[in-house]
Amino acid sequence: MINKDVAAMLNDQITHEFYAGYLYLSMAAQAEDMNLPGFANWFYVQHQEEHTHAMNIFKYLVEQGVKVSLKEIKAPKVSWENPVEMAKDALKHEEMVTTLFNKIMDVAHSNKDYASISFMNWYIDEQVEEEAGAKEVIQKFERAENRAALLFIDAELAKRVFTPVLPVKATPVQLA
Ligand code: OFO
Repeated sequence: MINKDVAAMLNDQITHEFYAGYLYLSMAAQAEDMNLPGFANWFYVQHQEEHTHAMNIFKYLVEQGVKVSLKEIKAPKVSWENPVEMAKDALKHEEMVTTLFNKIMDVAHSNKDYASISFMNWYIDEQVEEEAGAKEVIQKFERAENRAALLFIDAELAKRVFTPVLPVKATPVQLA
């Protein structure tokens, strides 16, 4: 049986994950506006991943007999000066999400909610990857000294594809 405080925090985490997807979609829009379609692609993939992160928590709560109650998703920032600023904001956001999961883990541990601990282990590992991915993009763009270098990086980022790693079927692409 899930601990009720853990359930409430995971319920809120669904909104944080959807917000992350919304923020990345906003970053994709900015990247498109900068004529960096590869960078936009990187954010579209992030957006799809966040949807699966949210839905996986949603389904876990349903499985635990919890009534999910969705909260308001705030409007994301819509404008960035350059790719480095955007990638730095992505990293900042991921660090915040890591902190949120650590807090839920703390509560799960103090309440001996082993099922939720096991469920959240995936997210703890995923956050390491999320932060590393954002750092890598920051470094790439920081090294770009001219438009040609920028376009080279953009072409690399265009290769990223969404690969579902969670057993959530309803990705935005499948819903479209
Ligand atoms: Fe859900 O991992 Fe990013 O925020």
